[in-house]
Amino acid sequence: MRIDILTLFPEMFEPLKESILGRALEKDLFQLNLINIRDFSLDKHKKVDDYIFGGGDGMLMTPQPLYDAIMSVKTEDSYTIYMSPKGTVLTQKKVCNLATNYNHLIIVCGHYEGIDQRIIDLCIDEQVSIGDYVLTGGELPAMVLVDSVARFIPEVLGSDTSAEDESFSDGLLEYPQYTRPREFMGLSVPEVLLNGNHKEIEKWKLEQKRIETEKFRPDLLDK
Ligand code: 4H6
Repeated sequence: MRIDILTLFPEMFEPLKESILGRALEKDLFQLNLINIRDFSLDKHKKVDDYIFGGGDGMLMTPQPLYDAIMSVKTEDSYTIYMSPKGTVLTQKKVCNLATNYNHLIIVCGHYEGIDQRIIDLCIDEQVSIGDYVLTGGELPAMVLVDSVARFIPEVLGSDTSAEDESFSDGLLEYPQYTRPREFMGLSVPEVLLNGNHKEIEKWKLEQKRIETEKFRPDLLDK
């Protein structure tokens, strides 16, 4: 998997180089390219924004640098996503589909009031939103998308965990989990988890998933 991120603020993506994704990048399990849209500006002052026709507050990202930046990374099999509040909302199912169906994602991050509509019309395959709230730019949403997609790449997660085998894959939330010590601040680990009866443990886990989902996200049970 190759992911190209087009942004005016490539330094914002440093956190992706930590922890699990950092290790996966070092191991070349996927490729993350950060492209600074400003590098493509043909303006003598490297300008990348301009006033909005028809009036209205703020500035818009101007089409030329963006178009040239997208064209510089676009390939026959690439799929170009624009992070936007107008997009279809990201779900675990959508993440799984993106991770499974594409080898090359291009993610465009808007800043200021967004980008010129003609870039959307000419270059964008799909607009994606990470939820119904507004942020100052598409960079945080892009990081969320990269993280969620990367977890589906084989070997990114440890050998004993897989993205399919957890919360949401079966539409249920995770059961409560415990580690040592067996007792902490007067609270004990449920006895069933300690007795080594694996059949009973599996039954308990499924029961707990249903209880947790009913309690915290009853809407998921209706689906
Ligand atoms: C595109 C269009 C994504 C991108 C407008 C982006 C939330 C999400 C942005 C804007 C985003 C999301 C510019 C609109 C600033 C508000 C960047 N916000 N905005 N939900 N912001 O995925 O003003």
